[in-house]
Amino acid sequence: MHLRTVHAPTPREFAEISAGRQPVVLTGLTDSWPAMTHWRDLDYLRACVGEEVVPVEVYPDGDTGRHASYISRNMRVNEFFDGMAPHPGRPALFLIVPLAGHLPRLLDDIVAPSILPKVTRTIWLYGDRTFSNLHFHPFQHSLACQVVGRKRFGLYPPEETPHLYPRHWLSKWYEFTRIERFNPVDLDRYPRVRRARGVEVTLEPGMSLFIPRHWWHWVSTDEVASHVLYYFDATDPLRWVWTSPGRRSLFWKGRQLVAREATRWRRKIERSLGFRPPAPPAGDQPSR
Ligand SMILES: O=C(O)CCC(=O)C(=O)O
Repeated sequence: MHLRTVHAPTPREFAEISAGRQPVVLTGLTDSWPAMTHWRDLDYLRACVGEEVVPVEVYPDGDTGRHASYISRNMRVNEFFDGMAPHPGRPALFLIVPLAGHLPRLLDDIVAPSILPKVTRTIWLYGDRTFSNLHFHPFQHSLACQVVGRKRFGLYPPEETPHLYPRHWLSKWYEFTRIERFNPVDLDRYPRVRRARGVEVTLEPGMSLFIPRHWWHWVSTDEVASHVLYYFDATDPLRWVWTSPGRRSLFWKGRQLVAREATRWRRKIERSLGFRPPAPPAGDQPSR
């Protein structure tokens, strides 16, 4: 499998790319971003957003690849920068936040590529030697724009799902593999992975990667690295309802809705009975 590279596509060319549902490397989308020079400079970021409080993914066993193990803790961005370098025996930290909700000032340093139809979320990822375990995005396509450092992406098409040990569609982490850590895979325990046909690509600053929804991917870096992830083009309902990840998505959407409504009603009843609401949790969960 080989990935195509396209330089500065027009909106029409990009519409064809996303309709093709194959990952494609894109260049020339971020050349004018002030972020390309500023975000390498931690002093700049500290001056700009260092005192902001954000939810940070904290991995107690020091491994960001163990996706189900993180707890979300609110801390100042400066505190995150101070602690982000991995150290044996210390928790690993990974900053993954939607920019508009948490650090809107940084939006001034980037320009959403005009080829993207209706961006639904813009996420900022920053970390030092992180690994994200194999997963797919159920609802939307995404575009990862590399700004700082290099990141390696491993990609597998949805047809390879049977070889990738998907979770039960009702499980909490249904969009992640059951394999505890994908890179390297314990092939004695998970022999079917040998048959999975995928592709790897390394993004340098200035390169972007179109990741179609339902494509499995893991992401790894050996240095301080940061990219902006745009989610766009919410899935057309009929298609994802009839695909396996789509059914899972539907279930989780429904479940979230029911949970939200239940909380709303509980609060209403507590208020009418004069109960005090419980203290807010230590950190809110960042959503990717
Ligand atoms: O950069 C990373 O480690 C993970 C990015 C990603 O795949 C995601 O957030 O969905």
